[in-house]
Amino acid sequence: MSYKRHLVTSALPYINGVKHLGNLVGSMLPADVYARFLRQKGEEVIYICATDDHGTPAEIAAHKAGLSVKEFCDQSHETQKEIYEGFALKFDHFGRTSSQQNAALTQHFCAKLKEEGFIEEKSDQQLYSIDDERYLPDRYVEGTCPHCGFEGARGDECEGCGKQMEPTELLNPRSSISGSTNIEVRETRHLYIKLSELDGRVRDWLDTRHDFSSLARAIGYKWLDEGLHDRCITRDLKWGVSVDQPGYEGKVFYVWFDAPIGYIGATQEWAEKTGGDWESFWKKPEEVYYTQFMAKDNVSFHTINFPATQLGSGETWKTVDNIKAFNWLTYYGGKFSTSRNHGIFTDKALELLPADYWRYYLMARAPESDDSSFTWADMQGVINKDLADVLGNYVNRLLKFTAKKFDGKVPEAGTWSAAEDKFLTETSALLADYNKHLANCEFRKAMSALRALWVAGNQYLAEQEPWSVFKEDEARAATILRTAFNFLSVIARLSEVVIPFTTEKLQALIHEQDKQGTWVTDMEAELKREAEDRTFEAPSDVLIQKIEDEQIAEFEGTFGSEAA
Ligand code: B3M
Ligand code: ZN
Repeated sequence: MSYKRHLVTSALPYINGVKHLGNLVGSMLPADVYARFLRQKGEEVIYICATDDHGTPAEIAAHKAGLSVKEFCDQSHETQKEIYEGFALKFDHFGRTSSQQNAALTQHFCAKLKEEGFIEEKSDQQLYSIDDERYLPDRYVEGTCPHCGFEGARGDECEGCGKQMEPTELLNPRSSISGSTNIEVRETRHLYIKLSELDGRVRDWLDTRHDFSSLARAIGYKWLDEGLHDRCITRDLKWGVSVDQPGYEGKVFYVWFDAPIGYIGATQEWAEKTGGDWESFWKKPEEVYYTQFMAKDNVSFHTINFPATQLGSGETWKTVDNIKAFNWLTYYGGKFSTSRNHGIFTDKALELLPADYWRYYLMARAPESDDSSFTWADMQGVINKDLADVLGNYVNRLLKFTAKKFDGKVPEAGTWSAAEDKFLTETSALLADYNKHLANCEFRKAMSALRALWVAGNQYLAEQEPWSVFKEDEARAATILRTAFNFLSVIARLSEVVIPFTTEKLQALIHEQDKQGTWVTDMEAELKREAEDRTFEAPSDVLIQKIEDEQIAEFEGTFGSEAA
């Protein structure tokens, strides 16, 4: 990696309520694992996220909760922030798109686009609800999709076929506030970004994005090939970034215009908080490697709309180098859905099982090349086998036996043998794999390399049997145990990116809290590390509790065990 610094962002979660596990696995969690990996390797990296505060869903949710939109967003931001802390998501900053920084930047981008000739003002037809006495942009209106016939299509995009659209294209429109169909079309003035004229720039740019996942590239080209249409970037709403132009009083920018700019806004918030230099991440393209994480439904906005805003500004902005896009995590093959309350929500998840269980399971089953189906039995299998039987067992066996025979001290070793050579060769290769997969954001592969490292440790102990050897040859047993002990120190560091709570406990047991947040580069030096009077404690309890069948039965009872 020859870049001076890394910028990592994950899709900004909508403010309107607690997110489900499907949201977490396709954005914030992998971004956190990746950012932790870079940090542990000593790279300069910031991981920036924020709540996406604007848009009609926020207004609708606030209305339902009987709060002002501002109050609702303040509360919901804190709630989400706490949940993410519970999952150990280590943002450098978790900001808000409703910040004053983001408002200024959004207005700035619009002004620059206008100077460059990419903004057009048009009188336009919008749906107006006579009963609600207001315009019905985006999610305020529902109806039948003109493309696929899906009946619950919203005014901004269709969940059935994924197409973006204008509310006036909907068939049989109805107000989502009152359900009223007493709707007429009225003239109102709006700003449009001329994507039709930016399409060459966007295509040339996409041609240079060699690191994008194939899913992200395919989505970008599909849009370009279908031809880009100018998009309205303002709305007749009160909640949002106000449009600072005469004649636009009472109008705000469209949420998808200001939301991606929020990555920059939140970096400015970070800079103000920490004294960091936001421009070194956003204004020095050749020095920075920028990775974005998101689910596939967000990809078009990041391959087309946001780059068009950046490129069309005529200024130099850092654009994304790698879009890591995810498919869906399903619940027993069906959809996780916030609006229909189906599946598991992040707040509930933390009440049921430790955060590390979710982190490991979700990364091991990341929906990378295809959708991935969550079932309770699958989760139980993964946790009990990988975490409890393999990792947990290694820790317990090793620490308990060594504590008993060597009095809580890492033994001084005798001579290194062919068995240790073999162990070194094997674990060095696995470490190289693990590094490679993490660097490439291939999380399933990374998790299987990590698991293979845990297995290798277990196997080494099982084959070398220090407990039997000890009876005849104490020095040989000491060599095995010291090597195994050194390896435990290694896996604690390497596992931290995904199970940070567990590795913290582990490092406390082996008195290596000072190694938190560091990485392993030289396996040989690690495995041959001298005893150096190191001490440790045997765990008083099993490190990783298995998930019991009764728990699974209970969870299935509460959440259901079939698709919606
Ligand atoms: N809030 C949609 C979502 O959470 C949207 C992402 C914005 S990224 C700039 O899926
Ligand atoms: Zn459709």
